[in-house]
Amino acid sequence: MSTTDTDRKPVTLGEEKVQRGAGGETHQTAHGDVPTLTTQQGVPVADDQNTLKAGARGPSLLEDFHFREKIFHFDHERIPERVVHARGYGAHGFFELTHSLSDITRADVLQRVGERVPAFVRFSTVAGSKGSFDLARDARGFAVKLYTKEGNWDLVGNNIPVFFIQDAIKFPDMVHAVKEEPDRAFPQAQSAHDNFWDFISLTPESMNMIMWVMSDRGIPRSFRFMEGFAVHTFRFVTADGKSTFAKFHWKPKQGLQSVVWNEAVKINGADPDFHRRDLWNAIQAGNYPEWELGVQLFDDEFADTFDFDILDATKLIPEELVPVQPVGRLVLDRMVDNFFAETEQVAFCTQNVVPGIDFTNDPLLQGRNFSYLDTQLKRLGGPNFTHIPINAPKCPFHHFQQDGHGAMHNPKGRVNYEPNSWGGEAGGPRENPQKGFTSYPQNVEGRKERVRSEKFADHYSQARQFYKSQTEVEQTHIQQAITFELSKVETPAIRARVVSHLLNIDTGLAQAVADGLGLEKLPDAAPPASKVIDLPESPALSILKNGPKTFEGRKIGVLITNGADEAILEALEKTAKAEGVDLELVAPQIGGIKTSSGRHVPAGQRVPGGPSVLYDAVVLLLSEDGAKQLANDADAKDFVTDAYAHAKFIAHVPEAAPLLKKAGLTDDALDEGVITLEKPSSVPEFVKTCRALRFWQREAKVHAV
Ligand code: HDD
Repeated sequence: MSTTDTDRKPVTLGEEKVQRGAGGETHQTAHGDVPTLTTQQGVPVADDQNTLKAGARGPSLLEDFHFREKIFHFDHERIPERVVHARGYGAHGFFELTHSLSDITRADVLQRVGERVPAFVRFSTVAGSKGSFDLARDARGFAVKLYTKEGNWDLVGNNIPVFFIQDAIKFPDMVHAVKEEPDRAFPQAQSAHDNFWDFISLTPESMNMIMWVMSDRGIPRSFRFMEGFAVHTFRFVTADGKSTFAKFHWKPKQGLQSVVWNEAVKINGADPDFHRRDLWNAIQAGNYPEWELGVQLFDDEFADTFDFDILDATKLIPEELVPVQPVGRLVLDRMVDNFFAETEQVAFCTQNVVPGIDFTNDPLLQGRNFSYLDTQLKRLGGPNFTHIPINAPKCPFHHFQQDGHGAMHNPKGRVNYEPNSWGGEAGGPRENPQKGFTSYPQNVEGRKERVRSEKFADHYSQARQFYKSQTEVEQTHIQQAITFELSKVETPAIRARVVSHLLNIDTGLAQAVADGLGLEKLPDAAPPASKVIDLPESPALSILKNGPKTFEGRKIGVLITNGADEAILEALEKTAKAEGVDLELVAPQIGGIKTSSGRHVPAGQRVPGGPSVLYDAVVLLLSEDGAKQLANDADAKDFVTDAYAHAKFIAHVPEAAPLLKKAGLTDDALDEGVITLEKPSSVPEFVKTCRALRFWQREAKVHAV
């Protein structure tokens, strides 16, 4: 049967005119303001549902240029994913200067208080592929592009201020080791395997970074609740050539927060997009996340007296030694229009600095300056990736570079070289010694040799300082994380070799991991290349010592059933709004429930799809009948037991007793983190209690192993 005009009667769906094809499929047709579909060449398309055929059941014709163009383009949609940091999520915003650094640097963006420049930020995991899950234990990328009036300045950092290796030549080995093993292509997005720990156990310089990734920093609650660091020491340079060393910090206004490991594992199943969804929801709701840019400034004299080399990216400078001075604020207030065009095609390069900012001889940074430009060529298909809008500067730019794949703005007119004698405008742009970028004229001399500075040799002291600076809860998490990871390592010798390094960091840590692994005896400590020193504790290194004073920006999950107490729900809605907290109802049906007063409230999740791992605190707002029903539901029971095991605050109405009982929350299990909501007036107190984020005292009780 052929498709005729009479088969395609327009029908109305809302405002849009749609047609039905022969197969019953609906499709829109252009009318009024709706644009006509065209090919890439701009030819209007009449039928986008059927290929051109010789008869309704005949062969498709090669002549169908619309079909061929469409499939050709589709076949080429994918570009190589980033070799690291493949999975990421970006947003637009602005950077506003709050403290001028005009006496320290000539960088235009750091001169005038109150001035804003556009910014784009991409957060990422490191090891997993583009389609992997968000809650991997991993460092997080924190890459910032500032579109300044004197060019793009990229700060390509992580949420951890130190790195695994000291020299860029080891980067491919480190990345090969952490990614999936090459013969079996697993495990995905996980460091818990032999190759990674084999490499680490043979690379003691990684120990400081290992403490950080095995701490709760490796499993942040959200991009919004993590710090960012540019890691390396950079230079600020003034117009008259004075240089000051600088380390860059991004501090979240929302406070720091992480999840616990068992929660991370479950979030990955319940919502693999947990972090990107969180950022999307926050920005769409107008809760714009904000970070303060801070700098640690120091001079050569400090650099010479500091215990470590300021060129060593495996070391940090404690904030207690060199305070972080506020400089400005970064606010993310707009999601991309298109993920591929912007987030996927954005190209960060550590070499993108502006006049007034310069590099140091950090061998990791020097190597990165080659790697990023090089990788964009492969990833984005040619040298013109700066012509893609997300990568283009937003200030005027003029140069004589031309042609190549995808060239969008070649030089205009006759001149494409300089020097030239055409003069005036016709001669095109000229170099400008006053305004232009000049490198800091550091004296450099030395023998050409493959060596590492003696001052890079201490691999354990800062790892020990990090561990000692954590609260007991956080130290336990590090012990558990390393034990977990090494328990996935199949080769006993690798496990023991890692413990031999831990002995140089903290004997208690080494013993706890050895016990967790069931090592028969402790190995000898790995011989350190340099004496391990006891550094003072640095409270700034702990998340829990720097927790937020507010519950703002967090999410409460309310397990709710028909007949739920209307007054308590109203109090929850009101208090959550006042505190800036998101409330999500989890009900037996997605259609929602009717409260005790008969009000219909839609649900955000159905019980099996809304486990408590998705929330920062939970409320059980059940009617008597509802509690009886949910007491027989495994998902509802898990909702409660998980919230309890993850040390969350749990509020419940007295009617919820049957579910609490089934979840094992009776008598001695009940603690101050399990709160009874007798009446609506108890709700504000509960939400205030949640500002502590977790009831950590419970943790020790729920981990027998
Ligand atoms: Fe890197 C991407 C951060 C060391 C080579 N890196 C990349 C991204 C971040 C970082 C956040 C993602 C950028 C984006 O969102 O597009 N990398 C770091 C930090 C490092 C570091 C904080 C140490 C302090 N990286 C490092 C070294 C090398 C690279 C030593 C190579 C010598 N990194 C790359 C890369 C990537 C990359 C292969 C992959 C995709 C890209 O650059 O654009 O060139």
